[in-house]
Amino acid sequence: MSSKKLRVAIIGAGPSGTSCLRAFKSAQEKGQEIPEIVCFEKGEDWGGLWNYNWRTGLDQSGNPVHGSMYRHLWSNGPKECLEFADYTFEEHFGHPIPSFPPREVLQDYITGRVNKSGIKHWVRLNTAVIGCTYDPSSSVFTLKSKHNTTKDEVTETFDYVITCTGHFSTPNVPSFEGMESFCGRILHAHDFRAAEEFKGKDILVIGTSYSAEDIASQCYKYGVKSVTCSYRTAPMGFHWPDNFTTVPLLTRIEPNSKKCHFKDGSTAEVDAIILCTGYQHHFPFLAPDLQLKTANRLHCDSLHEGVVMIDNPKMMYIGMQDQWFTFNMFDAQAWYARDVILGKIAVPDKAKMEEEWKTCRVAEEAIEATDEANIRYQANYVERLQGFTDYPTFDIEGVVQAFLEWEHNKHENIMTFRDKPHKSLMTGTMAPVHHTPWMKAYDDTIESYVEGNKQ
Ligand code: FAD
Ligand code: NA7
Repeated sequence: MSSKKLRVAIIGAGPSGTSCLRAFKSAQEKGQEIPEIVCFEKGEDWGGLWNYNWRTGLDQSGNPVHGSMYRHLWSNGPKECLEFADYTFEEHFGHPIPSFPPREVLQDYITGRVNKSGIKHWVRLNTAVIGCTYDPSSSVFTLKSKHNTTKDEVTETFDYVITCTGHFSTPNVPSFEGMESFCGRILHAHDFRAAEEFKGKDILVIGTSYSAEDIASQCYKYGVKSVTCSYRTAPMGFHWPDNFTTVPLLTRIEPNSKKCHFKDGSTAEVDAIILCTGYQHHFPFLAPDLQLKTANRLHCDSLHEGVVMIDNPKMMYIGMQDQWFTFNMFDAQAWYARDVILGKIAVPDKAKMEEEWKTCRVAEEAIEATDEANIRYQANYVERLQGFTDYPTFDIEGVVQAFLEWEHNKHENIMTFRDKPHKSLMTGTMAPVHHTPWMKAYDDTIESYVEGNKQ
């Protein structure tokens, strides 16, 4: 590193941002000199989406609420697939816990690792980044932030920026004919908070991905009367309970009514429409030339190794891919970004990066349309990144196998897959079975899930 201490801005202290903090701390613990780190987090605490926010719409400062988590969310994949390679669940909780923790348990795990590192002073909480530009002549970013309560604005310069603001916060909200006079409630998954609201109601869920599948299941657990699942491309291939119906896409709603018409000519009267239609990558706080523009896909546009912006390698992004792998993939990316900044990894010139990017895109476009092929593509990506750094190696093929078991369990019974245990790839321990089947487990506190499963 040069004699002048570099300054690195990390925007967001969710799982991706905290992975970056952990990466730098880990280098420091090994005696390496690290840059000055400033992490900006607009929320009241770190943890990102896992730091539950009951609010919807705007917060007290007039900013859009970041959170898309809902009150009773339990992990939708086995915790064994996301476990950090340098900090296991067993180390954090002191004993093995079951495989599909409620959100509060996962938040405790994510923040527990960084709490232990004593690096919270690197994070400026309640502080939103509201502007960021890059000057190529000085190779410096000018970043403007604003404190939520004092409203103080600070402008300062950085040598690198790592954007870790997530991409499941700004909803994609399509409109359908007749919505303006629909006599019920219309909401996007981003604003869904508690399934109790839909007890005894008929609901229409549009979309077929994770949000649709989990919100429909949640509503079933909490006593919905019926669920109509509407798909654009292909239906969700699960064996749903008897009060579920699958139909093609909504075409229109009869004026001043609750009557929905679908592409196949069928109709349904519903009390609520929940748009599970995904999210947009949205970075309004960055200058246009710094904003990542991509769809939600495994190989994002414009990023070298899924991290470094090809047009400006001092701007990096973590966690912007569609996600099978999550926390340990963010770690692999964060360790990679750190080593680029520390000068241990040299990124190639632009032409070479573009060539490599194209090769990955061709491979991504050739992926067979199966979950296994998609999982393997991302597993190979994580393994490749891991090979560049000292992030502890782990059994990635084992993670793939755990994902495949999980997929199998979901297709066997979408309401019971969370009752199945998986084996940790980090410790080799088989998880205990939760004391209560998910369908009947209404207590999602840490006490119930962690202490209640102590053996
Ligand atoms: P986020 O968690 O979104 O964190 C981004 C952070 O950036 C936030 O704290 C935000 O306040 C901050 N921020 C944003 N803008 C600014 C700004 N301008 N200035 C300062 N700070 C800013 N993954 C799983 O592994 N298992 C699951 O079961 C699972 N369930 C999910 C359920 C839902 C409803 C959603 C939406 C996602 C789920 N995910 C799940 C995926 C989720 O994307 C990751 O687990 C993880 O939260 C991504 O971390 P992140 O840090 O990239 O983004
Ligand atoms: P995803 O995974 O991006 O999926 C979006 C879904 O929305 C997908 O089924 C799309 O169908 C559907 N979609 C998008 N636009 C439309 C329109 N215009 N009409 C109908 N259907 C549409 O988002 P999720 O919210 O499910 O998941 C994101 C994260 O949240 C994930 O990590 C979870 O863990 C929780 P398509 O197949 O493209 O036809």
